[in-house]
Amino acid sequence: MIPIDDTPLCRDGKVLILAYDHGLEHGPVDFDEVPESADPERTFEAATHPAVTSIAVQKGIAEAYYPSYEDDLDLLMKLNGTSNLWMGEPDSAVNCTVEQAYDIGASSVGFTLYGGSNNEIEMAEEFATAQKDARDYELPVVMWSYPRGQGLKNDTAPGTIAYAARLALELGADVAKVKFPGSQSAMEQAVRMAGPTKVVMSGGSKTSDRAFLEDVKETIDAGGKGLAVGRNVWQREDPTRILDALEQVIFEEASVDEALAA
Ligand code: FBP
Repeated sequence: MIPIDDTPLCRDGKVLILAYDHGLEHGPVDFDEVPESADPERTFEAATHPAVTSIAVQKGIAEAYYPSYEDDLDLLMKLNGTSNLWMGEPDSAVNCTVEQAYDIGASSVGFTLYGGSNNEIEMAEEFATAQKDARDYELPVVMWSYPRGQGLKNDTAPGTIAYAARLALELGADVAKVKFPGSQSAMEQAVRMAGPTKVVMSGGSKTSDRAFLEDVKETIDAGGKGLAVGRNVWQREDPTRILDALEQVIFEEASVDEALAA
């Protein structure tokens, strides 16, 4: 592992990634609620908030928008991703190499692994190549560790999320991005299984401020190191307000009530 606390992906050992790859993963439907959110510029602006340690995007968005922001924020390049038009067993196409990511200015990379999919073997082999290349460039690796596929009935069951966290450790990720498994104790189990790999919560679909912040708080109290979030930030009318609250909960150890009152 590389000492990622000293890289731009971390602030005080914690991580807050603002993810904006949904136009690929889910399609334009994710922008319906807040039509301005279809403009990448809006999320790049939001990502200049001091709480955000990196913005995670696909190569095309990075090439088009990151040059104007390279002095203001850090880039996590998502190396693989698939559209929602794909109807097969979960899989994710490699869309960008580590070398390309580095050339565009990325200071970390991200990779989805669908453990349990019939395509797990190929994805794990592709991850191995990306992980090795990332080590050569000294870029931290974040695994979107999302067990899913025809054999999996519940992709947020505690045992599944603990396994997702462990996969990230075993395969050499520096950060495991996992879905919230429903309770602090289940997240504690995931954190235990991840060992030195930092566990961060995946944001999920938009919920109320309180419900969302409570899951984040339980993740932090469980020993998780932060969050990688998309919709729960940029599907809000005011992304800055929730980022202010996240800064309190993740970096200042504030309670949810304190964060909401600030
Ligand atoms: P959200 O916080 O909006 O859930 O974003 C995190 C993320 O991992 C994105 O990077 C990705 O586009 C999306 O979730 C994938 O979600 P899913 O595969 O569960 O539909």
